[in-house]
Amino acid sequence: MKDTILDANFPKTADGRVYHLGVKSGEVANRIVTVGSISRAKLIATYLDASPKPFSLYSERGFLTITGRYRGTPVSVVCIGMGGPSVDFFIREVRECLQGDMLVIRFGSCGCLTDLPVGSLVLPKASLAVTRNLDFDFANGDPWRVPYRLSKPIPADSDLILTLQRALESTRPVGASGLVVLNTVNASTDSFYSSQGRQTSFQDHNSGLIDNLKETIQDIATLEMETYWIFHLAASWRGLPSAEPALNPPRLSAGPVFSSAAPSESSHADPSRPPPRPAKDTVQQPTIRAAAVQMVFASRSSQEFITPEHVSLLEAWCGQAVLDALLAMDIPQDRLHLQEGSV
Ligand code: R1P
Ligand code: URA
Repeated sequence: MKDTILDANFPKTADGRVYHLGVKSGEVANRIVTVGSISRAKLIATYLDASPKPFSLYSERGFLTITGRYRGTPVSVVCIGMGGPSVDFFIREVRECLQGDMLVIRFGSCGCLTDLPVGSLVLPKASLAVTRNLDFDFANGDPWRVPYRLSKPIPADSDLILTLQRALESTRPVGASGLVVLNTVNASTDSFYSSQGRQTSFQDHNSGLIDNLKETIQDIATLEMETYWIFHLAASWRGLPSAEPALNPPRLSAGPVFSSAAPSESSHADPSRPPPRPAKDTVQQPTIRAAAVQMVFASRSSQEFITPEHVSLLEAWCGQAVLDALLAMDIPQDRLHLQEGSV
């Protein structure tokens, strides 16, 4: 770290760069595809317009952000590595650099619990978290506790899924017969090994985990490590602080995105209370909308693992489809962060 950091609560440099991704306002677009590997990010970036030259920043902490235009529209590709904590840095820090709506498609790999063949593309309708219960006594066994916890599922953005499905079908390469699968549930885990039910030399108490997941979660199909955390943060974002000015002219909306359950102020008039703030639901708050496309790399039923050649084909296909889907999603002008600076 070479720059002075100004604020311990949300650390940023004097010129507004966030601490881990290293980007600042104007360097990230409202439409984002996030991946886990640098090579996948670079491949997707080859589809961006050559001019203006895409902006690229590889942060000291290993996050890569590439922002350019796809058919004239600003788009970012962000490589975050693996796991929930990386998602947390990504969503919070990018959100801090953006105004308006944030559309996120995660494009990653997964393991599959059903009989879908490797190379299938799964667009989960929802995702839950499977986490290791650290209070369980893993060394000695523990009759009182469960070794793994399952969260409630959180839905994906249904418009984004359908747009993604259409984009995948319309960019399908000639001869590619891979399945595009909807209406399944994903589980994001906190380990590639223990909480995905893999048997290793550690005492993980996970031999019944996959059967348990299949029994308790209807439509469960895929296991990976990030999707849930994206959906969870998208659903729990509370919008821009009320003090922050709206982008361009504020727009009245037909309905709130985050409904306010506040009681009517007029019936509780009390001079000792501060004047009511403008109702949050008269101006539509920006949103975070998210979906995922997951390439089945590992079949956990047949034990088959995908070949590198098959991965290349899928990445080229999906890389273009995710960009097409992001472009096809409408973001009203007043909810777009105008691109500045180097982008
Ligand atoms: C594990 O090999 C990694 O692959 C999957 C998992 O979620 C985990 O991050 O995703 P990526 O292909 O995006 O890396
Ligand atoms: N990614 C995962 O997280 N699990 C798999 O089995 C394959 C890819």
